[in-house]
Amino acid sequence: MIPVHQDFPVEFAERYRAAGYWRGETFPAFIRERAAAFPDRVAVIGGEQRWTYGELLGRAEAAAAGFLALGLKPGDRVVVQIPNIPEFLSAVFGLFIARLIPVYALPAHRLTEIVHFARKSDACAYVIAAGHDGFDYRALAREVVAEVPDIRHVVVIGDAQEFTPFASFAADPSLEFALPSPSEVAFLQISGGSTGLSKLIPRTHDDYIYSFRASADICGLDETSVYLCALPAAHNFPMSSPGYFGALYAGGRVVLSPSPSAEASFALIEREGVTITGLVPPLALLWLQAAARTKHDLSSLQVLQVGGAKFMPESAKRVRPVLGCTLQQVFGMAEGLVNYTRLDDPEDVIVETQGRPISPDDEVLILDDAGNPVPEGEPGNLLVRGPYTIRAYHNDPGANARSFTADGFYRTGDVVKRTPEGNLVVQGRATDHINRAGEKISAEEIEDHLLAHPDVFDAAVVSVPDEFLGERSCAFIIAQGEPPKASAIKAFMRTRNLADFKVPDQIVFVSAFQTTAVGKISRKELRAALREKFLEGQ
Ligand code: J2J
Repeated sequence: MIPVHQDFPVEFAERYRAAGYWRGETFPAFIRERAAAFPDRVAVIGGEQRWTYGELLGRAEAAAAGFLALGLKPGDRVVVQIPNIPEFLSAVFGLFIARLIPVYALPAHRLTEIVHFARKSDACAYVIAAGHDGFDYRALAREVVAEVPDIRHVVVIGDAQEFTPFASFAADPSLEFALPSPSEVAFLQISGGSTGLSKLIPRTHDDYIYSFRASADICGLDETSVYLCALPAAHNFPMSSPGYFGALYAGGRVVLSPSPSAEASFALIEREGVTITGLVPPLALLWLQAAARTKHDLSSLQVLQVGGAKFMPESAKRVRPVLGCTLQQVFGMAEGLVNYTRLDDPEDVIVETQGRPISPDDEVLILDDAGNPVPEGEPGNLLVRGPYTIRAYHNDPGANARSFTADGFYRTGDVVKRTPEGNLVVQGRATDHINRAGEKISAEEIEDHLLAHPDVFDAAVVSVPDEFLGERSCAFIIAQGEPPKASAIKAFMRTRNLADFKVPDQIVFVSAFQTTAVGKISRKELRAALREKFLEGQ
């Protein structure tokens, strides 16, 4: 089994420790400390359940004992695919306590993605909820196990059928859990997958806890804070910016919403006195629309965070007047760097920029394509190195060679400019992915699937502006012979066992792709030309 590392060079690690960013904290130690400090305070609310910090720890320790009793060994990887229910937290804290490494999958992921995560991480177990949103994850688990026999255990929250019930995990007082080292990898997060399949992002206890501790500070969290997790809990934004981990770190309360819809969330905001939540821009627009006619009292909400994709200033302006709370723009990435507008920034900074980094030691470079710094204020490629940004993906030498410089900077693929006050404004990106309502879709990955269709001769997938989604995916296809119906291509894509958000939103048949005089252009140029052509035609 390939071991999981995230190796910061010694001199950097020493600097980050000396600066007090890395404090030697670990997930198990942190949750035990909170449970000891305020055992009876409510920590997690979801569905009909309300767990105190004491209960959360008790359940996590039972989960840890259960995982170890299955024969899993510290360092083993476990794919976790759980919707927004309290057991998400007891399962992942249980894995941390047992020194097992969660690999976070989104509820929308299907066989293709889960098999990829399982193989890439060498996982030996898979934890799911029986069902969610009308989908049966046990049926998916059967297919996963058939394809990846190394998955020896499937653990199910709810009716487990032939698998292991999560509810059967019981505490074992004789077990002594060894604490992980703070520099050990705590989990594998998944990348937005800007080229090809998603990559796995190894985050250590030290670096990740620093990122949400400092985020909790920037976002003003304390023990009176109530964080609503409306986005999928497996996503890095609600997890850590400052997210539910930040809220628990601050001794606050976490409310899990099964859906990010305004209806479901507004009811929870009123009932639980939610003070802060985070959304992607299309959801923020829906909330703004719904807020005008809601009967729910939203006055407890102090901060609405918006991130994951660009929030347009015209929409950003409406947050304070309509919702009566402060907007915080968040420009982050699962690989590390997170920028925030600060709560006390002037309104124009909050509306027009994506904020500035968490850490004084986030080294941000804005470079032209030749690798030279652009003049201050000009747009350029964003590169970053710092105390919570990874130095390498897990088990992916090809991606590492492309995505990191020799001196350890991560090439974000984003094009940004910096204002004189030091705030970043996202201008676009250098890579060909589609940012569909915050879900990143790799053009290459989708093209590969389209090419598997017998009637497709060639395909190029591009992002086009969409009023509601921000961007939608458009596949340009050269048919092999008579073009099939667009609906047939979509139906075919649905048989590819992919997350539904990857099915192209729009399909355009063309007779040929434009080529240059020499007859050859890169996929990147081709996609750019097609995007232009599409926009001209609008
Ligand atoms: C424009 N583009 C943005 C923004 C992310 C906090 C918030 C978001 C993420 C996230 C995250 C953007 N404006 N405000 O992990 O902790 C695009 C950029 C970026 C990519 C990362 C967090 N906020 N983006 O979205 O790993 O292109 O993380 O590089 O999913 O989303 O995507 P992801």
